[in-house]
Amino acid sequence: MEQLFKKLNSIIQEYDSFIIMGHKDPDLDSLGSSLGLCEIIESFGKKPYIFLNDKHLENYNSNINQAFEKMEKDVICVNERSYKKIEGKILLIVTDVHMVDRLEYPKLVDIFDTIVLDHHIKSKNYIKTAKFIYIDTNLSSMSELITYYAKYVNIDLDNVIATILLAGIEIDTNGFNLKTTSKTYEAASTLMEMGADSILKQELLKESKDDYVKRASFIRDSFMINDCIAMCIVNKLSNSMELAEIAEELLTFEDIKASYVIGKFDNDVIGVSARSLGDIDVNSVISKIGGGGHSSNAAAQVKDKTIKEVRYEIIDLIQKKD
Ligand SMILES: [Mn+2]
Repeated sequence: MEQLFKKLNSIIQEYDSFIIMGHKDPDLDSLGSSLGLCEIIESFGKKPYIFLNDKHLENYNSNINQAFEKMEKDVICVNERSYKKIEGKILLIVTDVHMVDRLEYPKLVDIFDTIVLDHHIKSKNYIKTAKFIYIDTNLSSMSELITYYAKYVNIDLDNVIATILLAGIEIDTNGFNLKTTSKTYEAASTLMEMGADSILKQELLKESKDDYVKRASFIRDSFMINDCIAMCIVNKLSNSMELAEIAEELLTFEDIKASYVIGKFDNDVIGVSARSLGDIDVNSVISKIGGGGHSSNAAAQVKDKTIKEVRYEIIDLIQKKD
């Protein structure tokens, strides 16, 4: 990682101002890593801005709004209009995402020099104009990476920002389960030392009872395809993260070693998220329906098919493998 941080340091030196942008429907990992980057950039005496599309601010989940409320540190956010007022040589830093269509405001990649830092499986639709792309799929979260970067540049993060980063790690690892390495715990420990507050973290990670009950109802109606693979159908998706969340949660139940969750997006595209604890290769099935990923984490978006068709196609593929 030292190599990466050296490189980032030298890139930062070349610019005066920085716009940091995460993904659409930002979560605490996207926000936490953005805020951590802000503090790192400030330590160079440079000016960071976070891009947040305030048109959608009211739609952001309550955790994001709460995180902002709790923050005492001044962080300057820019939107589709105000970014134009930023002065100096500007670099766009994209964090926790690398797909153009998942960006909060894709237009900026055509305007500014761009670098990308991410931990999601690389998709074909990556930001091709970026001058530097770093994707490490072994990382638990961007929060983990940015915590190490803060340590590398030897700064003490603000307490609330450290707390948001810790919550970001917890979200992305589903409570220190998925993709968790000794490094992940080390990052968590560093954040606690920097003053992360475990009570505030719990507050930030709270979800509404309605969301929980809704997800639980999908999980209740999930079913086993064989003795260790579960499937779940989500008829109405409320956000793009929902499929992955349910797929990950299914893995916490007895007998379930892999999961496939199928749902329909607004634009009639069928989304599939598949997860496995490690022994079962879900990507071998997902790649056959046009998706991609890793053996334990894969996803697909299928056009011109119904949920039912995709469901039986997946079941067929799994049974053929057995
Ligand atoms: Mn993430």
